[in-house]
Amino acid sequence: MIHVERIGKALLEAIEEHAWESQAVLNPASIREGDEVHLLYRAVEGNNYSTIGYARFDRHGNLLERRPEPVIHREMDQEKKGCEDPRITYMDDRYFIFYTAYDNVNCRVALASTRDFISFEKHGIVGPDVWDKDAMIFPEKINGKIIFIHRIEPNIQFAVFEDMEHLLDPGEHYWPAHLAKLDNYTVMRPLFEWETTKIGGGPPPIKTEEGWIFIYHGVDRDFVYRAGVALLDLDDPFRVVARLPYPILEPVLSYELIGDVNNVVFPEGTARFDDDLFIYYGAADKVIGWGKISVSELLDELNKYRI
Ligand code: BMA
Repeated sequence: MIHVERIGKALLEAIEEHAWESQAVLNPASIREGDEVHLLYRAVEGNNYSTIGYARFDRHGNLLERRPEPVIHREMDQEKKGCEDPRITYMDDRYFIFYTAYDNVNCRVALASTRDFISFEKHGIVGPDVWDKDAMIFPEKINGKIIFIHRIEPNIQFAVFEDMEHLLDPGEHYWPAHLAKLDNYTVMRPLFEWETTKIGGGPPPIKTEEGWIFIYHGVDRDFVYRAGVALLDLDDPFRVVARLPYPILEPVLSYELIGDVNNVVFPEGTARFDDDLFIYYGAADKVIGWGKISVSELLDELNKYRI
């Protein structure tokens, strides 16, 4: 069995003096640039109102910068309760940030982007007009197409686009047709006891010679959130080629067990340095934890569970 190894204590905690992040910081997107790691995290100000904040670390987890104000604010009607749970991918000289827009009734997928993590542009709501979250894209085009990952409960679905323009403006028939044939676009369903209630994508998939490593979260009957991993075919990521039957990360430490929502680990970002894959995750909806796993050992383990 292989597991994510925690590195020291929690990486980031709420700051009482910053009203917008005084209640909790959680569920971080991350991406490596050179020797550094950018983090975009969900910040809660109380009453579950969220915005997205920014911090930057080196690979050892030393904090290099933390912005005193959110970088993605609640602006649209659909996000009047919160901008939540971001994921980052880099494509065509831009960082694309998919996040959950929450209006206190519905969850929709929204998109923002930045070139420098200083100025951010919003692109509005993307994705189907139904309760949907845990969205992101693969970090590169596959056979010339963009693959969009999303989660209509309880499964994980993919959708295919020609380019970013197509994703932003797919035409009025695209999503109704997708929803009508949702089974055809469903890539993973809950399989094991620890993910019975639902699953959802975690960080954007990581490319390796053997396939895409896809870390996801699974929710059990008692609403314990754990993280599992699957391997997707390099050229046809709709094909799951391996899937571990057990989680690689589960709530164990006190700050993973007890927080604003107990028993939650919720990974949304990684940063790869050689064979070390660092994983950043929300812990008990309260703080941000991190850990690492060896890519080669993970692939060896996945190879034991080929489908
Ligand atoms: C999910 C999301 C996450 C959260 C998790 C546990 O539905 O809302 O933001 O971490 O629940 O509360």
